Amino acid sequence: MMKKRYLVEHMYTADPAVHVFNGKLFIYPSHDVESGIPENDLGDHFDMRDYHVFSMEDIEGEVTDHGVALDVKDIPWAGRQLWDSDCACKNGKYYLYFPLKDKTDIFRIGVAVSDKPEGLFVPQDAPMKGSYSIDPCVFEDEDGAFYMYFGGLWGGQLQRYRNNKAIECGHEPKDYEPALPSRVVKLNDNMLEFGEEPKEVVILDENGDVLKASDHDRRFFEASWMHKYQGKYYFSYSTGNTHRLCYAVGDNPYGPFTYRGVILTPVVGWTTHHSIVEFKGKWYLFHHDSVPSGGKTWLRSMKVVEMKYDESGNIITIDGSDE
Ligand code: FUB
Repeated sequence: MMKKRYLVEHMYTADPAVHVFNGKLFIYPSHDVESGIPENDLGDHFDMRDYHVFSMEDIEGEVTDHGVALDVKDIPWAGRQLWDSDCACKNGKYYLYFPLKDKTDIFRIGVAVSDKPEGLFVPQDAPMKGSYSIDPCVFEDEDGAFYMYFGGLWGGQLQRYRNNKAIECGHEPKDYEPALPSRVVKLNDNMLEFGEEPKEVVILDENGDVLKASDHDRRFFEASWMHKYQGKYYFSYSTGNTHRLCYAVGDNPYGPFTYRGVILTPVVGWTTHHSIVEFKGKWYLFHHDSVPSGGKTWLRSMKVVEMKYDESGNIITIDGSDE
């Protein structure tokens, strides 16, 4: 089994979204910087200003930094905070989806387009209509349809929305109520717009009941990812304040999904975030921790480790503290 490997030393990187394009691994991380902003529950200390794209020909090989792919100063509607992005490829064009606060300090999801996986990406003039919150992940199903999963609590502002509408005063549900879910939406053919109203990503427990808001060890918080394994849809996510990466399995991209277990136990640092990708016949978990910065939550470093399934398709839990 390969050892966990930090991928980049010359800058801080987090939230790695990874895809295989043209036979290579392309990594789309957040670019963490020292902002000097004190840490708080709204994530103001995550004040990122650009994205770099990285690529690798082999999992143990050299990591190429392709430089700045998109800068906040080039986004017409920008306020602040470029958080976790993802990239999708359709008909030879690459679409970078990113969360960013607009000029009124509300998170929206933007899209920027390039002819190359490494950019430069040219942003659209406005955020995607109907978008809100953070952490877009774009999944291409085998029939060629693209789905975006998104949402994140607290600093990610998901608690301010119900039924895709902003509510007067953001709050979490009561303990006995269903937990706030991630959202899923099919994208339009042009990849620039939602093709429908976003739907809730429902996670059920072993009895078929929806996970409750009080179930902090298992409920969704942020960092959605979708992958397919042996014909099943694996929805994975961070539990936020309990610092786990968990997963739930379903039969189609919309769910419902049944909770299955923990992929990664807590790492050093408050956030945990990931992507899962198959490359050259093996499965890998890309994620981050704050070990290289001495535990600073807002200065994270991305890494990769091999991920395995058992014969029933369960993901074998990886120990996040095992450095
Ligand atoms: O990187 C900023 C935020 O921290 C991400 O959007 C969250 O998922 C968490 O990793």
